[in-house]
Order: sequence, then structure tokens, then C-alpha cells
Amino acid sequence: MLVLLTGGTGGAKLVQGFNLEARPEDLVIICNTADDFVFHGLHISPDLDTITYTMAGLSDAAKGWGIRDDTFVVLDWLGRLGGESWFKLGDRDLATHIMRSNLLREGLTLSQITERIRKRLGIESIILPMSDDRVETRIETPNGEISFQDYFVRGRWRDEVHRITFTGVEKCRPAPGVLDSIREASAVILCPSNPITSIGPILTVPGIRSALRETRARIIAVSPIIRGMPYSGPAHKFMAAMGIEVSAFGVASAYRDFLTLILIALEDSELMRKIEGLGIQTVTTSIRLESLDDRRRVARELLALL
Ligand code: FO1
Repeated sequence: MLVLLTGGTGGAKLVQGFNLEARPEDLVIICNTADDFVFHGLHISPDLDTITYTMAGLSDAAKGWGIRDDTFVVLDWLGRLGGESWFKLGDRDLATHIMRSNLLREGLTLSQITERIRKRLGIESIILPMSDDRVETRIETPNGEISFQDYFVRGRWRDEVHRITFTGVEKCRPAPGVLDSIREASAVILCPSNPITSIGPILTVPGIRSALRETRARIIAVSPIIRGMPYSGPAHKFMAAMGIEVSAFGVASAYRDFLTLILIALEDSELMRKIEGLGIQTVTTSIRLESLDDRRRVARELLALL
């Protein structure tokens, strides 16, 4: 069994490669849920949905989120009526949020709902939220503390980042199946997601980090940083705010207590010795995941390393 830890659109690119290269019944995908928020009264789980749509072959490759060829009629009308429309919920995507919100009100857990949706969409791999309990990433900026989506989507990650906190994380429990799948995995892959706001919350859920330290699985990360910059998104701002070097070495250091191996960019080969000094094996390859071919190739390379 192969466990993938992911969040955001960077991680979803590698998940797409594994979806096409690995046996679906071998994959368990654990998703960040600290980006979840409420919009127009609906519970939105962007990272779970990005993975669900990716695994179902429905994802929008250009945007990296949402459903391919979706329309935005409802959102446009909400805007016309004076409602908020900065978070682009497509018409088809809205069905997911309406369904999820209703089932949560009926008392189902996020993992039960995720399971129901993935089965309806014909996905054979398991998709698990990191927790069924509410955890919320909060970003402290010079203008005050805001939610992750306010910072990322509404503010287009322009603000300076002073501090990042995960409200509710101390009291949350890992969702059913999360710890067991890490313990029983033959390998765990940390996708090239933002190490602070995508993988970070997953690692902060009580029990997950120690399960990673204790598992016999090989644990491999793919660096989201190439030559000191993330290949998408604001990971550099978050890493700097946390005092972590913005490099593949910084990523490896953040995972050093459990990581077996890290895949870094060919352009970063001069970091190999420094990373290996942490006791982490290092392999260089082309890790830009722009095309579907790249995503499949990197997944194949990882499967070969295992
Ligand atoms: N990201 C954006 O940059 N702009 C959006 O309007 C937006 C809408 C959206 C709707 C549904 C969904 O599942 C994801 C959406 N995302 C959007 C992506 C998402 O906010 C981020 O990729 C993650 O939260 C980052 O981890």
C-alpha cells in the first residue's frame, strides 16, 4: 500500500501521475483539510475536492482546481445580487459543496462524506481527510489575522506573512484509517505541496508525525522548491515566516525526523551533499510537473525507487 500526503494544486499534480501509474487499490491519499472554510453557508474542502476531481479524471488542468468545463452561472448571479463572488465556485462544483454541507448537518463525518462522493464518482483509491474535526489555518499579516482562503484567493497572497497557526489542531483527532494506513504502508510519499500550509497541518494532527517516525514504510518527499523558489504558490513566504530556508534543503530539514529520501530538481544538485548530511538520501531528476507526461514519469520514477 502506498500512502500519499497531499494538499493544494502542487500535490494534486503528482497524485494525478500516481492515479495513472499505480494500481488504484494500492493508493491511500491523505488530504489537508485546514484550508476548509464556509462560503455562502457551504462547507468547502478545496484540497479534498481537488484530489477527488483529479482521481475521477474531472479536474481542470489549467486552473489546477475545480471541475473541467464547469460554468459559473450561480456565482455570477450571487455577485449580481450583491453576494461575495471572489471564491470561484463552479455550478457543478457547487453540487459537491451542497451535498457535503447537507450531509454534515445530518451528522455524517467528513470522511464518511468523502467516501460516499468518491464511490459515486467511481474512484477506487481511498481518499481520507487528515481529520474529521475542524482545523483552520490562520495567517497573521500586518493588517491582522485572516483565514487561509482570504489570504490566498481574496488577497492573492500579496500580504506579508508574520505567523501561521492551525486553530483547533491540538484537540483534533486523525480521521479513521489515517494512522493505520501510515503504519501499514510500504511507502509514504509527501507530494510537492506547500510544506507549511498543505503538508504542515497534516503533520501537526496529533499522532500523525509519530506514526511517520515509527512506521517501517520508506518515506519519500518530492521537493516543491527549485532553485530557491516554489514552482507554484507562496510556499517561500510561509517557509521564510517559519524560519525555514527556502530550498530543497529547507524542505528536507522540515521532514528530517522521519524522511528516508527526497527527490530534488537537477538544478539543485549542489544541495545533495548538504541534504545527505541530514541522513536523508537524495535523488535528482526533473521534478517540474507541468505536463501529464511529467507527472506520470515522476510517479514511475518514484515507484521504481520503491
Ligand atoms: N483557487 C484560487 O486561486 N481561486 C479560486 O477562485 C479558487 C476557487 C476554488 C473553488 C473550489 C475549490 O475546490 C478550490 C478552489 N481554489 C481556488 C483552489 C484552492 O483555494 C487552493 O488551491 C487551495 O486551498 C490551496 O491549498
